Amino acid sequence: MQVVATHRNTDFDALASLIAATLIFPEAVPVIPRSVNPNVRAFLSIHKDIFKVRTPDQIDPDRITRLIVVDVNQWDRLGRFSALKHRNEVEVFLWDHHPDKGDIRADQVCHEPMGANITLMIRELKKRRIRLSPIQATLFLTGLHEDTGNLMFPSTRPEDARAAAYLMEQEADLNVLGSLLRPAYGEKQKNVLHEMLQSEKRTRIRGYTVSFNKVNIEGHVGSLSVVVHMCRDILNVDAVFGIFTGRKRGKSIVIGRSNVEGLNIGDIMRGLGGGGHPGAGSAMIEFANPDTVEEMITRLILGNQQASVQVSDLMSFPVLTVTSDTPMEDVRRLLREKSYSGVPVVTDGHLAGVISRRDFQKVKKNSGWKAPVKAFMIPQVTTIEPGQSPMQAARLMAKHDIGRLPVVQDGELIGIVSRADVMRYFYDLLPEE
Ligand SMILES: [Mn+2]
Repeated sequence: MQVVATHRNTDFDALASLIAATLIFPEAVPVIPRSVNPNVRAFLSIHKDIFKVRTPDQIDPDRITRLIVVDVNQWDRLGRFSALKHRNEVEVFLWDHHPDKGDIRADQVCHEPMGANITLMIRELKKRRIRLSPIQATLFLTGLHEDTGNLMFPSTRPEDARAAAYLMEQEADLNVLGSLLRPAYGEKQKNVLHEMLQSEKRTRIRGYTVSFNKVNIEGHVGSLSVVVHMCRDILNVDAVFGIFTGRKRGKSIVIGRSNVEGLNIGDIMRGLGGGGHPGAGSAMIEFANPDTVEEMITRLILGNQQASVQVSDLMSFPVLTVTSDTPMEDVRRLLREKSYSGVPVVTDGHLAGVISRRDFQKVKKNSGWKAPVKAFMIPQVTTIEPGQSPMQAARLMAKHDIGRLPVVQDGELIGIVSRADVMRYFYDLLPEE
């Protein structure tokens, strides 16, 4: 007997891969674990007759001769089938797209980093010229979009996009796909979101805008992570922490979402005994005082400083400056010599303003060139702190339409960061082909 198996908390990419495997190996029986994501569960209940998946208890493990594993490479995530680990006579085939190396040693392996696992399976389906029904194409495209964040996660590969195009040619239904991927969001979630917005406390930590939202919840409310995610989108802050108490006596659940690479939610949640990714995570903690939880998170963020690239890593220093008494003619000569478009103005080591070529138009009379720069400089300067992130620098530049930001620490000018520095940083981050 051939069996296709996948990971617990089965998502659409896993289900799509499971079904695709049965097209490649028509003899194989698709088996889903007991724990399945809620939207996948809803999908399966409607499509019961079309996709005949079985549960592990319907399978006699002793009869399995070949195990086809999809969308996972670790035995302990396979649920009941992890017991086959030591059955050497069972042939194992593996299809996985996770970049890490797992512990499943297979007889046939297709293991390649890819945005979605279904992309690897589609490669094989195309090679074998297997036609897809619109329903199959829709399920596969749903899995592909879920795992690639609509082709926008950085893990997405060109082949994912080509596979998506192929599935659209096979008449995948985008309306159905949209409804399948819509998060579970009802009246209860709406109330929690409302309370989160009302109880919001916003602070700045290490230059990031962080929002703490403490809500007391009576009874069970599902999909809290969806609510926290929406909350972050609405508040448009760098990170949101939902601190939910009263769910269980003496316990708090903390859910975090971050939009900036400098605030690694996974690291913070691990500090609280939980876990997650850089952008999303959660933790369950023993005591229920939400203020203490906030304090702990704040301390973890402060202790997390060195983890990421900061403005201080990109800035240039020492900075060419002029003092506020420098005559305009000297400033003009300096900018021409260096071919700079502007320069910070400093008084007693403190940033006093900035002078740019475009301010030269304000010099009407020839005698104006003898006047000190402080008469023509722009005294309000947008600055950035060394601990802020490249993304924050980029946002400030876009917001104020400026090409460089003085880097200021405790009122003192310590460097300057330009648009080119920031762009170089972002583009260097892109993977090389
Ligand atoms: Mn996957």
